Amino acid sequence: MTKITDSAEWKALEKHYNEIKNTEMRDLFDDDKDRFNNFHLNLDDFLVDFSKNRITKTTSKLLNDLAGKVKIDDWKKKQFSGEKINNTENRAVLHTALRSQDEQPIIVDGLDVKPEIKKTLEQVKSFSESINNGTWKGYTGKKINTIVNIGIGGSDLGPAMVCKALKPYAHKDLNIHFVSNVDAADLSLTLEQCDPETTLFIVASKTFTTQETMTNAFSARHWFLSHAKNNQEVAKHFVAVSTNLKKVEEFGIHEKNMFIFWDWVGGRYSLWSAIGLSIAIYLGFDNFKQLHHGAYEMDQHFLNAPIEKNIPVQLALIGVWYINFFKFNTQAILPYDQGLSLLPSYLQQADMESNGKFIDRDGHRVCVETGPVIWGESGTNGQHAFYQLIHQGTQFVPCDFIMPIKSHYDLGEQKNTHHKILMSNLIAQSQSLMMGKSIDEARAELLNTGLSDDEIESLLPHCSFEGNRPSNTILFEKLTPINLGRLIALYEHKIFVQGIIWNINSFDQWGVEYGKQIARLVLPKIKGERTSSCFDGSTNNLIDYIKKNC
Ligand code: G6Q
Repeated sequence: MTKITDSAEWKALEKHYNEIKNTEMRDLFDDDKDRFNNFHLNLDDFLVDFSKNRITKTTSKLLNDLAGKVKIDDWKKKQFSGEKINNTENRAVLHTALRSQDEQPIIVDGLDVKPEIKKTLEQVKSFSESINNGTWKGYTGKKINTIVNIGIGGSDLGPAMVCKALKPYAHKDLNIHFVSNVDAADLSLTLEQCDPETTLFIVASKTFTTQETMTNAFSARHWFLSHAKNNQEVAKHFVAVSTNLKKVEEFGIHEKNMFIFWDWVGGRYSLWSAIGLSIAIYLGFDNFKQLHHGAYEMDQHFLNAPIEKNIPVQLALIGVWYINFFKFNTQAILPYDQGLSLLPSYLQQADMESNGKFIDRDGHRVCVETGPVIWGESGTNGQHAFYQLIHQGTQFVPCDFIMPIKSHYDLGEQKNTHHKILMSNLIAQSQSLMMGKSIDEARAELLNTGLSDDEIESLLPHCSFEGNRPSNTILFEKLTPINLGRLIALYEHKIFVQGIIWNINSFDQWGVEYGKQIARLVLPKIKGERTSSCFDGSTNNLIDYIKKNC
């Protein structure tokens, strides 16, 4: 394949970058009174404003040409139709099929996947309802009131993020915990809050071999049996979500308590599958379906909207503009909603595990920068921590501000005050990052403070702000299951589009597999089962130090 950097579309963007790289956004707003209208898109109440970016109409046109060049529309069709676009693992990529609301068959290896999806969803529905209505009982006949999801990475982050975000929809008499870390603290502190008679463990692992998850699952079973005493009772308190029936049975979970999914569901894209069992139980199956519905709406928008009106495509192109031309290599995710506080970690995995790659689809080293470092924190907390660098650091950090306009919470007399303060902070941040504060504006402010002229002059470089720092703002009416579904699907598609432009496979994760492999090599040394010094000088000495002191 010819290099994207050799294409006329890329070269046109390079030339254009040199022409506008110093353009001030505040001037772009002065020159175009309609800039907001020209640079925002809607999907119902879901609004994405990308006018506060260092782009002009020409930039948009050239970026859209680039999307055309890499044949985004063809790739979308390949993905949605079940073509094996995960080429290194020879797998289809069909998380979109899991939330599909239509009856169109999708064929993988000669079989329609839709009936299997439907069957599993029905199993999730009837199981979650049996927990919710109390027909499923623990070993002493009590109703289940605590769910513990044991999983890590893709088998943890999505369900944990969604359950936290949509807590206002949760069954009030249910507690939920997510245990992911193999650090004993994670499981121990969770078990302290659990009653074995009323706790259900969901062991969520695609492979059912992941060291952390299996260690936690065996320890949870040991804890449970220390109370229940009888192996037969495990069936009432442990269920599994996996693709690996053999390993699930070896663990002691009966096939009828296993929820399957398929190799064409990537871990980080799996919350829509039975991996979302914890979501279906905690929020109720109807809300799980609403989440699917919202994602399906975004899928349809992504499939059908033209490039220039396509929200995920536009966000992806703006990201490429910053990463590859401005060389801004991080991206902040800043949700102004406490419920969305896990969104930055969730998107960190979704994006960095998908696009953190230097080898392209054809096995060659890429010729451009790929996935950015994703980080962030909920607002306003982040403002009192790292926003300093976003305002005045030497690195530029494109920001995504995300916020519902109505809160789920109402504190009586203070009605709406909290949310109005929250909203005004988001708007103030995006505005000031873009506008900055000139030396003259800073001087005018300091004149009334009683400082001497000399003091004012010496402070001016510190309290003026260059501005021209870009951001997207995503607003929606309320954080409902539908809007959260839309939001997650938006980012999934954005990541996919960027992967296409960089010609990388966004759906494998060899770096994660490598981590799993090396952990298995070191453990026997730490345990003292192998004594040979087979690693490098630093590693051998660190292992010796640990062994001497443990
Ligand atoms: C996700 C990755 C990775 C995976 C975890 C857990 O896309 O593959 O984060 O989800 O390593 O794997 P298991 O579900 O197999 O335990």
